[in-house]
Amino acid sequence: MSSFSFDSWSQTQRTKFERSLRSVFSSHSESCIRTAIEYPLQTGGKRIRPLFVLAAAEAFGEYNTESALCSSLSIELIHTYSLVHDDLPCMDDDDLRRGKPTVHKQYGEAPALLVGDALLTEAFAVLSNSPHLKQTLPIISKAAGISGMIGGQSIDIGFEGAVTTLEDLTRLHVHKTGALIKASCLLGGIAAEASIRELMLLETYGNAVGLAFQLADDLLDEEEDKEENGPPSFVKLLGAEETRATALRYHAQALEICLSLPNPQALRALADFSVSRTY
Ligand code: GRG
Repeated sequence: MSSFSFDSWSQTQRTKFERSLRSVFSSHSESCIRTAIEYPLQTGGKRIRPLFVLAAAEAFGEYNTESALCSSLSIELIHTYSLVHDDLPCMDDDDLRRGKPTVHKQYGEAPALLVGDALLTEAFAVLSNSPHLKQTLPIISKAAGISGMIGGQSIDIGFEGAVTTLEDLTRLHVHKTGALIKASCLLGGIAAEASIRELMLLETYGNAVGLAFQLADDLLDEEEDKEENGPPSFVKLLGAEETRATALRYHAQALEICLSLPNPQALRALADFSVSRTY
């Protein structure tokens, strides 16, 4: 029987990660923009993407910790930028994020735009220190760009046409949410110098768990999304019961992949967390 504790593993990883994240902007001199940039980094996200990087790296035993750190910092900076820009009045126009005022509510719209830009730019500066830069750079660029998160957001704002079918909605979330989660898993594999076959397993795991994570998110946001002009959601399209069943099918796919990896306990626990989470 395995004695793996997800709570203790994730707590340890998060504590180390927070320390590194705090140091990213510490070399910049004090300024209003530095304070505003640090604000969304310090309002308590789950850090699920860095945890995916580390779990995927650990799935192979030994890994290059510098590579995993650069990748996990870079991906969290990109995730944070996407939240800051997503909250802006021209996008979702949200006042609160993680129970606290959004960046534009706290500092104004123009500074919030710059905060997002700075986070995205810094993500690539941090990544430039990766010992695996040649492999990680294209993965992160693709996941954040038009074949990934930006493409998904473009569908989400209706720029690519109305989202009416399950196929449309799945495509939206494969790009908007799934791309960064899948990339996180691949980056962990790169840190462990996984083979092409192993990276393909991580890609399949990442795709499945990314969708499971989003389906769970839609279930958590069921009430909020109900409004007539609320965002398209799986719950609206499928109903809560079928949404839950679909999340569990993706979860099962992710667990199946874990059977082919040498040390998958953290990846397995993250798949479980993705569907059972309450926040
Ligand atoms: C505006 C460039 C741009 C992109 C926006 C990813 C995205 C595209 C917007 C974020 C808003 C959102 C609800 C995305 C769906 C993915 C998702 C569930 C994000 C929240 O991620 P968590 O739960 O957030 O990991 P925390 O707060 O834990 O960091």
